[in-house]
Amino acid sequence: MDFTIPEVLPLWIAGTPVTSSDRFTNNNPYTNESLCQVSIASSEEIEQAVAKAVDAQKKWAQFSAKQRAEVLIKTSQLLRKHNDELAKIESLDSGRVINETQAVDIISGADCLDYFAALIQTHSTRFVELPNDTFAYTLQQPLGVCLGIGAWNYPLQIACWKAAPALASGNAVIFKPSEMTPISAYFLGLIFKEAGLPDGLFSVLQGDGLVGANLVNHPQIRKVSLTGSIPTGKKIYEACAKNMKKISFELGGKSPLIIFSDCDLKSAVHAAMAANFYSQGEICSNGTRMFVHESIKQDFEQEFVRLSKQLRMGNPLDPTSQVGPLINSQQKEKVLNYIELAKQQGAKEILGWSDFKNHPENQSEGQTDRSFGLTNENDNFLPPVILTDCEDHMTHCQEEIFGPVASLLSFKSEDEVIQRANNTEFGLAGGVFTKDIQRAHRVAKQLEVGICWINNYNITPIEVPFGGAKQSGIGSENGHEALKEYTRTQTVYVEGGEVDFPF
Ligand code: TXE
Repeated sequence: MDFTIPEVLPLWIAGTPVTSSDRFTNNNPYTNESLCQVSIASSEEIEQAVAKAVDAQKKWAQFSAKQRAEVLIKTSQLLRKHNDELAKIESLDSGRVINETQAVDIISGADCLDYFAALIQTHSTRFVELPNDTFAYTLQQPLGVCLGIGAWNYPLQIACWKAAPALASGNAVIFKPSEMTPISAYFLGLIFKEAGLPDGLFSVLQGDGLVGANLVNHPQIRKVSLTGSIPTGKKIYEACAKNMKKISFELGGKSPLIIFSDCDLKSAVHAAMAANFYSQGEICSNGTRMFVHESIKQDFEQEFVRLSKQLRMGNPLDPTSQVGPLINSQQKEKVLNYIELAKQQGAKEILGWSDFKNHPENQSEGQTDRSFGLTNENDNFLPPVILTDCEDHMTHCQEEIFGPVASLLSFKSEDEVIQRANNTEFGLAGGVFTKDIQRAHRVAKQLEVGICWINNYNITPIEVPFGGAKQSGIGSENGHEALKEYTRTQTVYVEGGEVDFPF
């Protein structure tokens, strides 16, 4: 299989590449140069993809679970085989460094396919015994054509997290990748085909929010799964309400990471780094409100700054790079504004540009004069920033930043920190660091979040459900729960006796 990025990225409709006349330019976040032109799906192309999906789904739903599982397993094998080629595409398109994309993105997608292949074959529905030889049983019926809409931070992983449970349970999928990272989903389409997935069951339609909205409104789309921002989630929710479409949303967050004084400090600092600087901070579940007990604040800060300072920014394709550029200049501008406002509101920057500017470790070969973000207007890099003495009311502690910015807040008591951690409309994730097992569970239970990690952070094995509380989302990805998101329960009642005259 050839993984060269085409000059014009086609749509992928029912197993066929389709180049449309309407296009946009897709840039590399590292160089700000064009990676490719991208076909934009027209209304006719949407109709075509949906019609093919409707036909293909009817046949696919008749396949046995084992037959469907075989295709998913073959797809996972191909993803693993082409891990390096696909990771390179992800790094070029998203700016995330290769040591992450090689270790996480494609593998997580493949794990997801394997998991739902296994789950669908072992999944059992309910049998309910009723009086007089009567009984009922349930069927988990596929929904039909499901739409996946992706964000730009983990493009291929998001596509797999949506496609695997949907296809396993007998649906067809149309995927609209983010316009910022459209490439890998197209290659996923090619891989599904090579794995033997019948044409029409996985199509990829690129374009911006307008294409997304046209798809959402299509009457034959039965379900929409979005990974994106809360405002987009609200728009899609409203549109879906008109036709009672099923939805699941994984949206933004402002997650609390609570660090008690009895924690293992070294692990807590490592987790704090993962929770703020992995993927340049462009992760929805990041622990961006770090509540550190006042008695260990100083020690924590010292170690956090010391280790964060050593992070190496650089070319995403360089295996030694640890922090890549942000997705684009608008995102960088947005993050910079939050940092500026934080300082105006009284937060103290204890790690920032000046700490990185001349750091030899951070200068990639041939770029020794690069002062990240300071002089080069075309540069989307932003070094890790640590803000301390933050307070709950500050804007950067209330809104999602989506960049490498860690905010430290201190607390005195358990009750106080739980109340403050929950004082937000977000509810995606949370973390607790303590060696006190009772406290760990007590706090985890009280946090209004979709997932809470105890003594770790940002770990998302496919076996466990992942989703948000409050405005951070509806429904779950992964785990047994995800199958329910892509099926409807149908009850079959079987009468065992004669039917009495009802009047
Ligand atoms: O999200 P959008 P963007 C947050 C993060 C980021 C901000 C904006 O804070 O800075 O959101 O990112 C499609 N109908 N997250 O602009 O706009 C769109 O084309 C149908 C958190 O990328 O929500 C894209 O494919 N579709 C998040 C997808 O929705 C529509 C990850 C997401 O775009 C649409 C990404 C519409 N009306 C950003 N409008 C997370 N949960 O991790 C847009 N889209």
